[in-house]
Parts: sequence; structure tokens; C-alpha cells
Amino acid sequence: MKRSDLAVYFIMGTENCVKAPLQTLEEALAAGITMFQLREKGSYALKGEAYIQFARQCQALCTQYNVPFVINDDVALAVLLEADGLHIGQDDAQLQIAKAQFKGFIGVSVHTADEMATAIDGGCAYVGIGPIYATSSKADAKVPCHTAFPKAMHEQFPECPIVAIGGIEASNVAPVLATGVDGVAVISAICHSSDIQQTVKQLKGETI
Ligand code: 3NM
Repeated sequence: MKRSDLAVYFIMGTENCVKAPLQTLEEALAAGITMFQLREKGSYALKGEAYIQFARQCQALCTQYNVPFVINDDVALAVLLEADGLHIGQDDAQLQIAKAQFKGFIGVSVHTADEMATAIDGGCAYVGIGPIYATSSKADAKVPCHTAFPKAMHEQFPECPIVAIGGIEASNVAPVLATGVDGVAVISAICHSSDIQQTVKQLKGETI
């Protein structure tokens, strides 16, 4: 992956969507998202064959738009589908174990400088830092860190690509981009948008 792939990183699972999930994904791809992560969580999450089929449909759309396709927290599915990337949290499979099985790139969620140093030593492709602001899309999200922490991490580890996540939307993206991070990852800003084209532009910092 390239650092610029993190610019607008759309994350989605079927439970996050207001409209049909594949329609939302296709609109987001057409609007210019630069990376996509399938994060199928929650009590109504697809399971088994239905989950695999849905993942394949998402992957096919991403391929059509030449956008990297990432699987959240499911090493076996990432291997089965030969996804471009895998994203893991601190409570998921360990980076070394995931790396031994999956040959694509791996991103890791980090919340401290120590976790970030460990992820870099382990060969992560990028880190996710959040939640920046309060979010209702992740039940067990930590206390918001706001912009000082990603700014400090970018200054301490300038070689490591960083994507900021959590509560980011068009109205509050500017201070996040000003920290020097490579991009922003969003769920609700796109899933709940009435104009995805405009939202993606705003998240790239292209319009006010
Ligand atoms: N991870 P929204 S916050 C998936 O802090 C996720 O690591 C987070 O959704 C973290 O853009 C989050 O709707 C949810 O706030 C992001």
C-alpha cells in the first residue's frame, strides 16, 4: 500500500448502513475513497457463507475501482480471499501470528507510543489512532484522544503511515488533517451521508 491510500479510508459493515450496503460502498468508491475495510461486527453481523459471499462482493467492487480491500480482525478470511490488507486491534490476533499466515499488508490500532513502537517493530504497514472524537460506531471505544496524540505520534514516528479514526466528519476534519496524519478513517460520516460525493471531497480537505 501507499501512504496516500489512507487519505479517505472507508470502514463499513452491514449494520452500519442506512442504505443497501453494496450501494453505499459503490457510491463511496465512485466518490473517490482511497481504501476500504470490511468490518462486520454486531449482533446481526453476517456469518458463515453469507459473510464470505458479502465479502467477495465488496472485494469485487473494490477491484473494479482499484481501491485496496482490507478485512478487519479475521485472518482466515483475509487469507481465503487474498485480501490486499488485514486490520487488527490490540485484542485481536497478534501481529507476528497474523504476519506468518497472511501475506498482504497489515494495519494495527494503537493507543499509546509503546503500542505504536511495537507495531512498527513488528512490521505493520500503517497504524490507526483513535478515537479522535466521541464515536457511536464502536461500543468499546476508548476515551477520545483529540488531535494532540496523533500529532505527537506523527512527529515521533514520521516514517510510519497514520490514519486517524473516530467521530471524524466533514465539520471537524480540518484539525485532524493539520496534525500531519496521512488520512482519516470513517464509518458514519459516509454511511449516514446524504451526499457521499461531497462528503468524500470534504474529508480529503478539498472543500470547506
Ligand atoms: N475504531 P465513526 S473508533 C472502528 O478508536 C473504530 O480504534 C476506533 O466510526 C478506534 O467514523 C471506530 O462512525 C469507529 O466514528 C469509527
